[in-house]
Amino acid sequence: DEIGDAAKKLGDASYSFAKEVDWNNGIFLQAPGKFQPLKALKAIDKMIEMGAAADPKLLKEAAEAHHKAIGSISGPNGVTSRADWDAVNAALGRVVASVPKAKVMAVYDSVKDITDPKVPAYMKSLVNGPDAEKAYQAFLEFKDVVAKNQVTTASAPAVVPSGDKVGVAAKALSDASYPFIKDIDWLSDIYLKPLPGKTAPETLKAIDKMIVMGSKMNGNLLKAAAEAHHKAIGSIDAKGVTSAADYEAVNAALGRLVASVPKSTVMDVYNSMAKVVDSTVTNNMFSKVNPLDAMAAAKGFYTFKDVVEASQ
Ligand code: DGD
Ligand code: CLA
Ligand code: PID
Ligand code: PID
Ligand code: PID
Ligand code: PID
Ligand code: PID
Repeated sequence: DEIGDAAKKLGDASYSFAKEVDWNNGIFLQAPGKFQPLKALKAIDKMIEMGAAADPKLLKEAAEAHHKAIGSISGPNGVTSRADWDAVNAALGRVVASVPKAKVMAVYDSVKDITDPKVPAYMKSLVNGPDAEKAYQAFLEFKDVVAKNQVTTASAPAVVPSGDKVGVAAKALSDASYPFIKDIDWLSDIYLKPLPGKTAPETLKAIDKMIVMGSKMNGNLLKAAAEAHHKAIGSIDAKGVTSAADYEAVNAALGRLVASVPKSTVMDVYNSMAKVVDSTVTNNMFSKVNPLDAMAAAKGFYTFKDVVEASQ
């Protein structure tokens, strides 16, 4: 297709730049300017809306392309192969073309809003400047091809199940865990801190398992889960906590999503995460909340998972 061909040209002009970026740099975990959690949440919300509007099949293919690209990483900078670089660009170009332009621009504008204007020049200073300029020029040509192939209306909204066993169990889970949710400091910057003692390549292994799980999920249920998060963001209070009803809808949506993939795929995520998250992290989280609330939530979760497993 046209976007695939354009991605080859983009690769010709941008792969030298890709090789110069230090993809393992811890700087990418930092907020790109002043830490403003509520504004950042707004930007994430725009990404969620864009994801919910995208063609699920193209999202799945983009996840598969990222998984493949992680498999061909080489060298200290963590760069993927030229072929996989092109494949990821093509897949993302197709995702962008599957949503109306306004959804893409809403992401751009909201991210701009939390980004210090000095950031682009600083990022450029870390690589060979002319290579960055060449890559940007090629991106501008690529985007014209994407725009030419872009839809003008979003894909249909998800069909949300109701009265199912997971939905019923989500009510019990949510009742048991909402007090715990209210104890958590959602506006803290601690969630941006690197995992103690873990390198980027180690953490990437766990991310890869999540990508694989995402690529196997039911596309309609993934879209429904994204829509539930968007709605939940719309009802947060000043401390970032969503309403009880929207919290329940998120749990129901995520339970159904987990049930749509094989158990081993879920356990691969858990086991790889357990390798990078040690008990200092979980104990620290626990120390900041009411212990009884956390234990009640945990009990609710371990009961809920049996219902999910039964419909898996
Ligand atoms: C936890 C898990 C939450 C940890 C929170 C930190 C996660 C950080 C993730 C960092 C993400 C980095 C990438 C993000 C993206 C970056 C973008 C650039 O507190 C365990 C051990 C292993 C814990 C770590 C693994 C958690 C993995 C969860 C998958 C999440 C994936 C999502 C990641 C983020 C991305 C989201 C999109 O399981 O867990 C606490 C448990 O720790 C405590 O141990 C458990 C035992 O495993 C269990 O066997 C049992 O003993 C239990 O239960 C205690 O404790 C007992 C009873 O048996 C129960 O019935 C009940 O009564 C209970 O007690 C009541 O207390
Ligand atoms: Mg979510 C999970 C935040 C958008 C899909 N997400 C998580 C949690 C964290 C979070 C609270 C990971 C850390 C953790 O396990 O803590 N997400 C979060 C924010 C946003 C967001 C702030 C922003 C909008 N997510 C989002 C979107 C999607 C997802 C758009 C796609 C639709 N997210 C998604 C999945 C999963 C998460 C599939 C998880 O599996 C993971 C998670 O919650 O794993 C348990 C602990 C969790 C909490 C504090 C909240 C849940 C409370 C449960 C139900 C009860 C508590 C149990 C116990 C005390 C602790 C967990 C024990 C553990 C062994 C499971
Ligand atoms: C400017 C000035 C003009 C010239 C110009 C110009 C530039 C405009 C630009 C630009 C626009 C622009 C847009 C970009 C957008 C990037 C969007 C990224 C979206 C990320 C998402 C992430 C996610 C997910 C995902 C799916 C999940 C939800 C999420 C589901 C259902 C200024 C040059 C025209 C770069 C969507 C993918 C996993 C949140 O206009 O004179 O330069 O760049 O998890 O959804 O699972
Ligand atoms: C524009 C203007 C509107 C019209 C419009 C428009 C277009 C927007 C577009 C577009 C946005 C867009 C985004 C694209 C992004 C491509 C990103 C590619 C990333 C590839 C990576 C590969 C890799 C890896 C990997 C992980 C490794 C690092 C690597 C570590 C730690 C402008 C059309 C709406 C195409 C990251 C995955 C293995 C490098 O908005 O008027 O057209 O395209 O190896 O990580 O090692
Ligand atoms: C233990 C001991 C026994 C008792 C026990 C026990 C506990 C086991 C546990 C547990 C397992 C477990 C699993 C959990 C899994 C969480 C998985 C989260 C996945 C997140 C994903 C994120 C993403 C996306 C997304 C879609 C995108 C891709 C991504 C596309 C196409 C120890 C109790 C049985 C918690 C997939 C969603 C946006 C990456 O066994 O005695 O306690 O928890 O962006 O894909 O867009
Ligand atoms: C298990 C064992 C296997 C069988 C199995 C199994 C099950 C795994 C499961 C499962 C995993 C799982 C995960 C669930 C996670 C739910 C997470 C809910 C999060 C809700 C949030 C709501 C909110 C917001 C929001 C953003 C705001 C904060 C809030 C800010 C900054 C165990 C079946 C495979 C259900 C985060 C979105 C508005 C609070 O593996 O043997 O069954 O379920 O307002 O952010 O303000
Ligand atoms: C213990 C012992 C067992 C019993 C047990 C137990 C307790 C475990 C616990 C606990 C685990 C736990 C985990 C918690 C996790 C919370 C995760 C929150 C994530 C929030 C995010 C927010 C954000 C943003 C956002 C984007 C911004 C950055 C942020 C930028 C660029 C010990 C009870 C099981 C509480 C990600 C979205 C706005 C950070 O296990 O016997 O008690 O709690 O602002 O992006 O700015």
